[in-house]
Amino acid sequence: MKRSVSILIVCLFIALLATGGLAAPEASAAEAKTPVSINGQLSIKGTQLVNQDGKAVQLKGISSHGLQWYGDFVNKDSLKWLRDDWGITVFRAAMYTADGGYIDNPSVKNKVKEAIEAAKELGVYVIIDWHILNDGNPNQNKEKAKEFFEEMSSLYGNTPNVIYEIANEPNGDVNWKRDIKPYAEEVISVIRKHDPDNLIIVGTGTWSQDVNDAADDQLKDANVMYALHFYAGTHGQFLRDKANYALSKGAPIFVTEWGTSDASGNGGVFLDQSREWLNYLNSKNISWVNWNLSDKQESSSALKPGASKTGGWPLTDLSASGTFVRENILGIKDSTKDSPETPTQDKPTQKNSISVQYRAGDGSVTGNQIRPQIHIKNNGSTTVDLKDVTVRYWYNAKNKGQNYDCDYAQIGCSNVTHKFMMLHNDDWSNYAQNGDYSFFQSNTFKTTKKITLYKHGKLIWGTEPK
Ligand code: IDC
Repeated sequence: MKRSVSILIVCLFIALLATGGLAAPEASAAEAKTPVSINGQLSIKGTQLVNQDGKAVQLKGISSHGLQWYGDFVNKDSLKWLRDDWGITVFRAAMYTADGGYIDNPSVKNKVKEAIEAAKELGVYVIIDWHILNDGNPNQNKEKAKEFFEEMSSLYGNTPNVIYEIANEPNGDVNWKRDIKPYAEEVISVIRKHDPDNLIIVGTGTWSQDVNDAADDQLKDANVMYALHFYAGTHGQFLRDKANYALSKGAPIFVTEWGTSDASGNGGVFLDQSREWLNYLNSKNISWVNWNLSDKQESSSALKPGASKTGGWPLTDLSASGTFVRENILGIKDSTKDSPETPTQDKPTQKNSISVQYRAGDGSVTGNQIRPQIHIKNNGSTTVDLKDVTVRYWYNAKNKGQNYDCDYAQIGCSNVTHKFMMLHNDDWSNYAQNGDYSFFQSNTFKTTKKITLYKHGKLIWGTEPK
């Protein structure tokens, strides 16, 4: 392949995506703004969730699986990863009440506390979910619920991070007016003794689908929202119609649980239907939390079986659901819709190697600029001094006038140097990225061997063009 030009970016910098043993420039990142430092105390204005400045916010995040089963995935490291790599602004700690949960094993609440403490440190919002399910009538364990929320609100009532979800999914022979609303009034009054203002989300009948019933007979509290739950393979337009009805009656909605699967938590995944739902939620600015963060062998789980319990997940450890959800939280076009020329991901072969991940900052095939975005990733445990490392992006160019700009580097553009290496001349009038050796269409970072890495000038990753 003739006609190659390469940029040499001499990397003084520590990997853009610092992992492994790299001395990551954490200090500035840690002081950077977090979802909670930006938005502070949440409240409701009309049907809209708003931040401390009265501006609309739409939280997006993921729920744990049942803490009694998959609590190991809930810790500061995994939440930090979810915040930084997935962009979550909210995490939900799903504390089952039955099925080996809180009622039989009250110590599971320590996991909830761990999640709250982590969320406080990381500046993300956290939903304390009293996860009734087989115990479909919330009144069944009402006294325990009051006790639990008494404790939680006295501990965390001053923390703007906290959101209470007081009954995951009422179901069976339960009725809003007769059962759920009176339960909610009692529990809310307990919480409000200690916490005057944090959000309280109330589940609705039929597994939190009957937001219309709640809308017809709303609670008095100013910062209450109603839970709407859906599973893309099971619930469609009829449920969005209920949501529209509730909104039209002035009832604020929070989707504290939804899945890409069917209602069993398995089947599918149903990504087209999920897209339709997320478009709808975005159009209404409705906050959402996906089910679920675990590696259970079922399609609604975000992680593949055996994935790490403490974050650091390479994209190859995400399930189809996890991949889709991450991309939709980050707001990047989902990779299931990428063009067919996208190569399958090349896995780093050696353990102690550094590798390259790439995404196309400008996916348009022709234009007067190209915008490769590159992560250099240390897969090993040995520190690599990035001033010794060079990355080379191979592309076609006219024989004149290449300009270089650095938009962003985690360690600062001033620590990045560059050099153009003209290997062959050509006289093309425009960039045609689809002919470029290093280019492929992707809005997410993918490992690639067609961007090469050098240490002290010696090739250590990738394959140069012939
Ligand atoms: C499912 C889990 C599954 C578990 C089951 C019973 O995905 O592994 O065996 O619960 O505990 C809900 C519930 C949520 C369900 C989920 C999928 O809130 O707990 O999780 N779902 O069935 N409501 C509708 C669907």
